[in-house]
Order: sequence, then structure tokens, then C-alpha cells
Amino acid sequence: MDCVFCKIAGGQIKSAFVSENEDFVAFDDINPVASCHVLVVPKRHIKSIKELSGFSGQALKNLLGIIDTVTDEKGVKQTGYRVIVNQGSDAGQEVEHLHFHVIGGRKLGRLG
Ligand code: DGP
Repeated sequence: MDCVFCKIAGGQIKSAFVSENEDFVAFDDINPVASCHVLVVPKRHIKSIKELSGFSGQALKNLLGIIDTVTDEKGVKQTGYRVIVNQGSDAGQEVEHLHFHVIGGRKLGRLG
């Protein structure tokens, strides 16, 4: 499958991971909008947030756990951060492999 996030998660494209666990990898966004802009990506190819219902309880815990680790690593855990999923064309989703943007390190504007 020609999916850039599968290749990063699988190591075919070399990337420094901010964190990794059984189900997810986290790496810096190539086009950051803040000093902390990390993408949390499932290792398994999952197209969209609509498929998240197929995750086990442990995988969901691992999702929250890796977000917690990333925000700690990036020093935004106390100051605040935003977790965003762009779903579909109106939201501007570019990569069709589910990913959570973890953004922080500055005052963030209103959503919309
Ligand atoms: P979205 O619009 O939610 O689909 O955001 C996709 C994000 O993925 C965008 O902020 C740029 C990032 N991105 C795309 N290709 C690569 C890549 O090859 N490496 C990294 N690190 N980030 C990428």
C-alpha cells in the first residue's frame, strides 16, 4: 500500500520517533504550525476516525498514553495543547491514514 504514514510507522521512511508503543508512533509534523506539532499515528493502516470504534480498550489507553508522553516530552503538558483530527475534505484531511495532531507551545486561536 502506498501510504506515507505506513512507511514512516514501518520504518521504510526513516523518522525520529518522539515516542512509540505497541499500537502507535509519534513523530514531528513535516510542516509544523507551532513549536510542538507532533503526529500520533496508528501502526495499523486505519483510514479515518470513523474506524476508531474497531480499536480495543487497550489500544485506546495506548492512544491516550502516547499523547501524554508526547506532551511531556515537548514541555507543553502544563501549559496546554490541542489534539486535532482532520476528517474528510471540509476539514482539509490530506493523508488518508488516521493521525492525531498534537499542537502546543504557543497561544492557539479559536477553532473554525
Ligand atoms: P492532515 O491535513 O490532517 O491530513 O495533515 C497531514 C499532515 O501530515 C500535514 O500537517 C503534513 C504532515 N505530513 C505529510 N507528509 C508527511 C511526511 O512525509 N512526514 C511528516 N513528518 N509529516 C508529513
